[in-house]
Amino acid sequence: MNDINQRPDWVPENAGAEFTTSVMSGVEGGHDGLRGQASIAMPRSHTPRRRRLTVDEYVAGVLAGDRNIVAQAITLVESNALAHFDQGQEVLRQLLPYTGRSIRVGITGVPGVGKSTFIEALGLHLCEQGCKVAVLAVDPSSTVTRGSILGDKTRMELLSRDLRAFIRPSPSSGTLGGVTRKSRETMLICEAAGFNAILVETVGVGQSETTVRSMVDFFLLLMLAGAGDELQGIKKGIMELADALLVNKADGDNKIRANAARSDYNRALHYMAPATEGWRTQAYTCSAMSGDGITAIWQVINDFRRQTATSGVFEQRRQRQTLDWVYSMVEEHLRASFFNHTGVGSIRADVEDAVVQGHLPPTVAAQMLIRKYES
Ligand SMILES: Nc1nc2c(ncn2[C@@H]2O[C@H](COP(=O)(O)OP(=O)(O)OP(=O)(O)O)[C@@H](O)[C@H]2O)c(=O)[nH]1
Ligand SMILES: [Mg+2]
Repeated sequence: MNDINQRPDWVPENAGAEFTTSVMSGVEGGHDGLRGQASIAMPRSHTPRRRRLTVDEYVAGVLAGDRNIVAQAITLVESNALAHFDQGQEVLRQLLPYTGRSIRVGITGVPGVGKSTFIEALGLHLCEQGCKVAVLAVDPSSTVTRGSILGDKTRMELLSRDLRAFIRPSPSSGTLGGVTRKSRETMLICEAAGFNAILVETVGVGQSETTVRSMVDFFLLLMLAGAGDELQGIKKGIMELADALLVNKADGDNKIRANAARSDYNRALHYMAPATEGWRTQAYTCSAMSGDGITAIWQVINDFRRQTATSGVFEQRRQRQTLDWVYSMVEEHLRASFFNHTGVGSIRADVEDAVVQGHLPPTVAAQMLIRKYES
């Protein structure tokens, strides 16, 4: 065993010569004056890698609410390895009958508005009420920035210590579609594990709002008072997606301004089409820091749930969301297949050139490309 060099546990990608790339086995008999100590206390063989669970073990563990197995099941469906895909999908298929029994709430707003603080306050409130809370983040930029959730976990310190809560960072993946699929599947696993309040935080501005809207029942937009809509980078389009606007940081000197902002937003909302049929989107205030207004907004969410469940809108939206999900994956696949097609690739540059030079009408160009693709 002594002459076998082993790989170290971790080596950075593209590590140069400055990093160790092999590890010598320990010296038998002790080299530090403690005769034979090392060879007695330490197991000589490599610690075996964690055995991969079977589909049945994943399913049983998730249904039993075993946090470790829930985390492992999520890792399985998040895996980009082809070998994990079939197993992950089989686990999901078996869990599917146990999913859906939750309220899914999306929380968005500009960076710094207080999303994480709000989720911590709401999450703790719900835990006290006997709910099981799962917090997920959707961050299309997570491959670039990495570790943004690291900050979030420390920001949600109390909640992350509560055993009734489960916090899962955004999956990192190259494409928004990839992140979306993984987040949706993570949500299903959490539901099967008995989490009945799913809070989804959007991270990063711009891309993720519509994505999160497409996977939740209730969409909550956090706002700041007095910052001005342009300053907040909130587009009217995003306000139109919201089931409630919540002016955060309504505390201290800011309280009066927050109340004024709420009235302004309510006036603006009056002229907008509601995001959910039969539901009136309104503005509220809260302080995620002090906890003021947290119970009230949860009441609003419950009213929404009751009302839309009675009218059937709740279920209809979920069904539509699931079908939209299917077709967005189909579209994504077709798009990738088209742009990776070698035949298409061989004529694309010429066709594009002819279009921009004005020699070829766009419709004819599209036809040529599609014919090439289908040939
Ligand atoms: N006064 C006051 N400060 C708050 C309140 N909520 C959050 N903050 C503070 O605002 C800052 C940003 O809060 P976060 O919860 O991290 O905001 P976020 O929207 O999650 O930010 P990103 O994740 O970076 O997009 C922190 O310093 C919070 O302490 C509040 O209700 N009142
Ligand atoms: Mg945050």
